[in-house]
Amino acid sequence: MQYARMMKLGIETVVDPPEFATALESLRHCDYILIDTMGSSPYDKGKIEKIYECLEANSTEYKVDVILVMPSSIKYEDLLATYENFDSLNIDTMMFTKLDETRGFGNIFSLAYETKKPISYFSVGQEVPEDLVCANSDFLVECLLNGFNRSKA
Ligand SMILES: Nc1nc2c(ncn2[C@@H]2O[C@H](COP(=O)(O)OP(=O)(O)OP(=O)(O)O)[C@@H](O)[C@H]2O)c(=O)[nH]1
Ligand SMILES: [Mg+2]
Repeated sequence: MQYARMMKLGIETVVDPPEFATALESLRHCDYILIDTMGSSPYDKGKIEKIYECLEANSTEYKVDVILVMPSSIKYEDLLATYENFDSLNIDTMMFTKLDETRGFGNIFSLAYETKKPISYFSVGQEVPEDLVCANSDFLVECLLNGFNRSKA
């Protein structure tokens, strides 16, 4: 919301599926519509179900691209549980944040291998947009072999 304000972009706040559908309909002329969900525990089934109902309420001809964003600094078992609990939303790609806050990247590899889901973006620090990078396998392999190096992002 802070970034939307800084960029002087319109913001719609919605709390339930009918409001979501109405907001999407009213914005359908836009080139890009970014949808951010409130953070939720992967074990909060009620919240995940509500997001699912919002996606189902979409009455436009557009398909929402679903990105699951997870911190790279949590262990593999937690990443896998998070993925499995959000998978009912039909995840398109995964994004990993905080690559600068860990020294181990095996968890990301293992999750990508296990789920066969593409990775779209990494974030490597707190600066926007400088620290947001399109994911590519060379960079991830470099992290795994030689550790994270900001200049190679
Ligand atoms: N160092 C570092 N900090 C990050 C990175 N990504 C996010 N942060 C910081 O983590 C904090 C939380 O970021 P948010 O974007 O609010 O996280 P969120 O998952 O949307 O949080 P909720 O919506 O509250 O669940 C902020 O202070 C960010 O600057 C990263 O890649 N590296
Ligand atoms: Mg958030």
